[in-house]
Amino acid sequence: MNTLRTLRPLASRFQPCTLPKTIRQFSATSSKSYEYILVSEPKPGVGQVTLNRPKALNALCTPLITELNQALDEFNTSDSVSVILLTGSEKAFAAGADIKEMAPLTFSEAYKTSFIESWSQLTSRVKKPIIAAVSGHALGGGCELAMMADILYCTEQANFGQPEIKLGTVPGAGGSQRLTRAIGKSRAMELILTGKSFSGADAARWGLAARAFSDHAALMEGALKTAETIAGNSRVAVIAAKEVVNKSQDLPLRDGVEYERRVFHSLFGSKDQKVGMQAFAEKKKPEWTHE
Ligand code: DAK
Repeated sequence: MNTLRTLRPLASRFQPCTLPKTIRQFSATSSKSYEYILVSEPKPGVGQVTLNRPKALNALCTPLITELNQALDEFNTSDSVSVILLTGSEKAFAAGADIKEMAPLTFSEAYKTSFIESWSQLTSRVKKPIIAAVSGHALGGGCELAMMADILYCTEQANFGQPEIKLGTVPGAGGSQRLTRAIGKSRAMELILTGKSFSGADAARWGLAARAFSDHAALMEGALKTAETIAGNSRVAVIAAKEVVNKSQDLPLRDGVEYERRVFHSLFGSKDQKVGMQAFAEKKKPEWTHE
C-alpha cells in the first residue's frame, strides 16, 4: 500500500494539510523523504530545507512543522553539515500557520493538545547556524519562522508581516518579541496593531534582515555563498559563535560578556583552536578537524 502511495502522480501530492500523512516525497540527495519539504545538501557542509507546499503558499500546517523539526534534527546531528539554509519558493517563504487547520480549534483543544507547541523546538535546539532565505510572502508564522533563523536574507520585494490582528488574534510564535527587539517598539507596535505588511527592503533597512537582494536568483546565490563561507570554518567555533551571539538576546550585557569569556576559554580545549592559530603562524590554510 505504501509503495502505491509513493507512486502517486506529482500533481496529487499537494493535498490540504489537515492530518499527518505517511506518504513521503524523496529528494535527490537526502537519505530521508518528506511530503511537505525538500531536503538537500547543495554544497559541501550546507544542508538545505525547502518548504514545499505550493498550493497553500507553504502554510505551516502541523505535519509540515513535524517534518521541518525532523529535517533540522537530522542536519543538526549530521557529520557532513555545518550550516542549514531554510527557504521556500520564489512566491512564498510561508504564508503563516495554517488558518484552515486553526479555525475550528477551541481553547481546551489547543491547550490540552499543546497545539503547535513544537514550533518552539524549531530552532532552540539546533546548534548549527540557520540562514533563512525569504522570497515572497513571509506572514504571521512565516515571518516568525524567518525571525527564528540566525541570519535572515530576503529579496527587496519580500512581503513580511504579522497580520494576526486581522484574524482576531495576536502573533503566537514569538513575533511580538523578536520583531520588537529587531526593529524597535514603535515600528513593531504599528505593524502588529495594524497588521500591515512591510517589504524586504524595509526589513533590511530596519535591521531585521542582514541583506536584501534584487531578486530570487540573487538571494539564493548570496545565501549559498554565505553558507559555504560559514561551512569553511571550524564547526566547533561556528557552534560556539552562534551560542554566544544568541546569549546576547537573553542576558544582561555584563552576564553576556562573562558567558562569552567562558566559551572563549573553553575553546582552548578544542583541536581546531590549535589548528587555526598554528596555521596562521605558519601562513597556511587551516585544515579543520572539527574537534
Ligand atoms: N493558511 C491556510 N491556507 C492559506 C494560508 C494560510 N495561512 N495562506 C494562503 N493559503 C491558501 C489560500 O487559502 C489559497 O488556497 P485555495 O483557496 O486555493 O485552496 C492558496 O493558499 C492561495 O492563496 P490566495 O488565493 O489567498 O493567494 P493570493 O496571492 O491572493 O494572496 C496572501 C496571498 C498570502 C496575501 C493570502 O493568501 C493571505 O493573506 N494569506 C493569509 C496570511 C495570514 O494571515 N497569515 C497569518 C496566519 S496566523 C503559534 C505558532 C504560530 C502561529 C500561532 C501560534 N504557536 C507556537 C502557539 C501563527 C499564526 C499565523 O501565522
